[in-house]
Amino acid sequence: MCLEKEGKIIKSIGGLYSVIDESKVIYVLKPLGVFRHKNIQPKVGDFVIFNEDSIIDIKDRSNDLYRPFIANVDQALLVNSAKQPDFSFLLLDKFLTIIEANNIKPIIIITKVDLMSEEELNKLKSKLKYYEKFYKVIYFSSKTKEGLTEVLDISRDKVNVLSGQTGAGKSSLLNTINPELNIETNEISKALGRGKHTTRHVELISFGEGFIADTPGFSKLEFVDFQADEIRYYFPDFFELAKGCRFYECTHIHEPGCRIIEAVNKGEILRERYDDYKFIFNEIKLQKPRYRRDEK
Ligand SMILES: Nc1nc2c(ncn2[C@@H]2O[C@H](COP(=O)(O)OP(=O)(O)OP(=O)(O)O)[C@@H](O)[C@H]2O)c(=O)[nH]1
Ligand SMILES: [Mg+2]
Ligand SMILES: [Zn+2]
Repeated sequence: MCLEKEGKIIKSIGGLYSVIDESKVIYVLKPLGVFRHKNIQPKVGDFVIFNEDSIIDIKDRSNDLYRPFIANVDQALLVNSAKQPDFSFLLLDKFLTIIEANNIKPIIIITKVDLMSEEELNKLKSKLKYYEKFYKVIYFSSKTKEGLTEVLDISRDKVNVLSGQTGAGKSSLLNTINPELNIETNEISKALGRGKHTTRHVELISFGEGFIADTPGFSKLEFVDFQADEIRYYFPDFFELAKGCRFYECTHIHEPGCRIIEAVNKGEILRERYDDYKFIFNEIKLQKPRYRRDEK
């Protein structure tokens, strides 16, 4: 009889899965054929039962991301570069929306702060102050190591997933945390020019008692699985104020008596943030219905 063990998938390449057990021994395994028949695909982050040849069971997931393809994460380290590529509030708000929708805690990390003048950085910081009411914001540089202690403190002993645009500096951040990793990074111009990402697969790397997952970045974010009128639930700054809207189902786009629109006009909600909300709302409205979750 084969001995059954418990472990966690940390890597998947070409149908083979690396599973780590509690003594940190790594096994390379195939899943049982039954998963394919049931249309279940094991994922990095999955807790599994395995024997010497195969993954034989997958435990229920506490959360389940599609892009990156990973499950059971505690928090997302959302990496945004201050420059190269230029900082974008729209991109930040798009990522936050997707992470919130997956019920994962986002940590905002602004990388490459060494590339900004003091004046530019102060301007950015003053706008991002608004976000600090709801999220932890860390300023970081893999060149000067500014913010390293804060990144270590927040990510230690948790399962972290790095998320962010291609070239934002995710792999560089990991290399700064642990220089022995020596993960491949690339010049941003080259990465974008090739139309490829430097990091091509998702992998969980042991980090204290936890893990951190490097992931391929995105050049474009799409809301293929979303409905426009659910987006408002992923903006924590809207929650309390929305109770003051005249209509219970207010989408905060055009309704009379909308407390959110009033708050934007009074400066209680950052106008850029609200504009991004409208942008995302309209982008989803314009999506072709065949991509929508309810019609799959
Ligand atoms: N000046 C400066 N450059 C940085 C910093 N972090 C990363 N870079 C540079 O930015 C480029 C892209 O960095 P990567 O770490 O490969 O970016 P990535 O987010 O992993 O990109 P993908 O794997 O394509 O998603 C590299 O040339 C890095 O040297 C930083 O803090 N300061
Ligand atoms: Mg990378
Ligand atoms: Zn409203």
